[in-house]
Amino acid sequence: MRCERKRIFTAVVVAAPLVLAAILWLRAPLRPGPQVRPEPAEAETVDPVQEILHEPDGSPMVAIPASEFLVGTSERHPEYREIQAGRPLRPFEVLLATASADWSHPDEGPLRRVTLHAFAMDRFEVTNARYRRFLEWMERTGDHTRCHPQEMPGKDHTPRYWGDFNPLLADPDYARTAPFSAGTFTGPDCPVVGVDWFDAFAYAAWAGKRLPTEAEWERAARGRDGRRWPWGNDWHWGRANTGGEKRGKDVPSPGYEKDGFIYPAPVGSFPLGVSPTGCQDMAGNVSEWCQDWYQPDVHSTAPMTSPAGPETGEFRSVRGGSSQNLPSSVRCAKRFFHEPEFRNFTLGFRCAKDF
Ligand SMILES: [Ca+2]
Repeated sequence: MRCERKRIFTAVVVAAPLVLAAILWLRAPLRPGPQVRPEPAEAETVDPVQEILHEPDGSPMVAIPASEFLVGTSERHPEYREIQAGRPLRPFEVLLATASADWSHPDEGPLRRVTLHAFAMDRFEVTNARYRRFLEWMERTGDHTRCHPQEMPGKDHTPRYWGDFNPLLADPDYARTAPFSAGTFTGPDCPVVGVDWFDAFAYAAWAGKRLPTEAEWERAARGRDGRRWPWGNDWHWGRANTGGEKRGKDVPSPGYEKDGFIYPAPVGSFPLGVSPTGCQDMAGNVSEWCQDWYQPDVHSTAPMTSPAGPETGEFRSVRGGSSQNLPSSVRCAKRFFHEPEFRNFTLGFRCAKDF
């Protein structure tokens, strides 16, 4: 009996620390490695939203005053390379992608304070209805005088999926993802997609506006305080049309689509995702062409008074991420780029103007 008690006592002494360690491990946060919160935790100085109706295309815009703001990010995440490799995400990686999203690409540059001029920005992405008015005018007049001088002569500004839908059907990556039809990308209140940089430039010029610079886009998207997403530093499903929840069947997601949309949603469908300046859909829905040539190191090192981007380049900058991107890639500081002739159902634009 004494021997039995001794064995029990020994087992308890050995097991107790292990049990305690297991409890502590299970209670620990599911975040790997050191985490860095955005450096500036300073309060946002919210400017009252001043809306302007831009009459030529009927678009509501917001006036954004000249100000300092925080651009870029200093965050890094240890899983960045693996998650960006493009393979299907495992559930714990989806958790990291959606809950942490603490990583960035070096081209975002360090978080830093810049000064920017006053300007006005479209509250919404340009819709199919507005773009159709431009296209009808272009077809009626054939007037390309306001188009970009490097545009192909007599360019057809018809969005790719309005008249040429079959290429998308042939793409197995997307045909498998979810059903779509010729009407999926033509809804009047949905953002126009399948437009290249020259189409976006031409629309903006027709409407008496221009494309935003990257700096303007980022100021409109994140206000002044360097926040990750337009609404703040923590991710919330239901505030943006993104991907991530539809990357694989192993994702535990009731309803399969947490945000309710597989492809572009009507603009303004996520009012809780509004930016501090009053702009909608700055995170996700469609990625947005910017005015600038893309260069990975210029955005972070250029003199930061009224930043306007480099004078030449190979690619045009794109911001905001789309319905197909992970929440980490719809952060306000995230940068994309494409050849100016690239057209895709994830890519649209909004306009800016001097104010
Ligand atoms: Ca967008």
